[in-house]
Amino acid sequence: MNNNDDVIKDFYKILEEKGYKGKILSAEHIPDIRHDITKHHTQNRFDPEFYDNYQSFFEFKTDVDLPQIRSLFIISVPVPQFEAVFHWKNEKKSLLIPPTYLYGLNIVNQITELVNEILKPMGYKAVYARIPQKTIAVRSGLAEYGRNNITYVPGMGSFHRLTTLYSDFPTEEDNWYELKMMDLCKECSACTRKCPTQAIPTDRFLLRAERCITYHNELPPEMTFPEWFDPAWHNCLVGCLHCQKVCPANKKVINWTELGPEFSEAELSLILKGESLEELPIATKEKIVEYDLENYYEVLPRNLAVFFK
Ligand code: B12
Ligand code: SF4
Ligand code: SF4
Repeated sequence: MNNNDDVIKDFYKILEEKGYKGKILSAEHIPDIRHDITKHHTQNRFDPEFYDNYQSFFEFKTDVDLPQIRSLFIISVPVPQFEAVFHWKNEKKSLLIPPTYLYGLNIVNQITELVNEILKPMGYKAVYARIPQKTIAVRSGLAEYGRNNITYVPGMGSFHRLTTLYSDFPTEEDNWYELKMMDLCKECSACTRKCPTQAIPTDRFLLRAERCITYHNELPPEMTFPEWFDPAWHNCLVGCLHCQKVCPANKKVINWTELGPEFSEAELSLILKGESLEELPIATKEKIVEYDLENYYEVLPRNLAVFFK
């Protein structure tokens, strides 16, 4: 067995020990993955504004610090949803934060370090890849699509975080499959029926992203919610859990909730007022940084206003 085979063996062994899952695929597939996305663009299936907002994810920037990109490593880590607690008018109100929002950067750093430790003895490296991860996860056989367009990994449901890395590791192993929907979805449409905005279509598979609550509550703070939005649809601090909650493939994970940040009434008032992160009391700012919520801080005043009038 050559040493490159040992790298692959080590990769899978370490992932298994940690309860993670992953796949390696050849970088030769990058044009195919790009095509999986751009074909929808050329056929005008994306809302133009949505496409513009997310273009940087669809560009497959490959100007990274590697002599050559030879392979892609994609890793899935199980992650919970979090409960954020807000004190308001002498009561406590909890708002859920769906999986992947908190500690996102932590996981990316941890996975990058882990893969680099495996590759280093052989002189190879891996760096973060900003590319469409669900397509790669399904193409590599790591995950399958749900009808809700979210990816599912066996044993984790949709409660997992994907990290993709480019590497100069010349893999002999390659994983490449057709885009696949879970078998469970063939007899189920619970998510389609539950989605309040009809973002999960009945006439095609591709999500109508411009209708998704998540799209609107992740947009910059100056963007108000569309008039056709019923305030009762909001169910999370950021994101939306309707289509994951009803999904039978999530039966085992749906109650996996960990405690997130807790804010006093004074802190909540400052956030609602739109105080910048820098202007917040140090302890409040540290709380937001500790939970890796800075990237979403600016959308909180608009999103919270729905729940705390
Ligand atoms: C843009 C984006 C969004 C947009 C658009 C979502 C979308 N479905 O495209 C918005 C803002 C709406 C969004 C919402 C959410 N997102 Co998002 N999002 C992204 C982002 C930046 C790119 C995703 C992308 O490539 N979209 C483009 C479309 C074309 O790709 P696709 O969805 O894979 O579509 C494929 C299928 O439709 C397939 N297809 C087409 N026809 C057919 C037919 C059949 C039969 C089959 C099988 C397949 C198939 O082809 C398409 C191309 O391959 C990624 C980050 C990243 N780097 O990847 C996160 C990411 C995908 N999002 C993530 C999450 C967690 C969410 C939310 C669950 C957040 C929440 N609410 O809690 C929601 C889910 C909404 C939903 N139902 O999809 C996670 C994925 C988690 C997972 N388990 O899959 C990612 C990876 C980010 C992260 N934090 O880890 N997101
Ligand atoms: S709710 Fe049903 S149709 Fe939707 S993703 Fe889950 S199993 Fe598939
Ligand atoms: S995240 Fe919410 S709005 Fe978006 S598709 Fe799922 S249920 Fe619909």
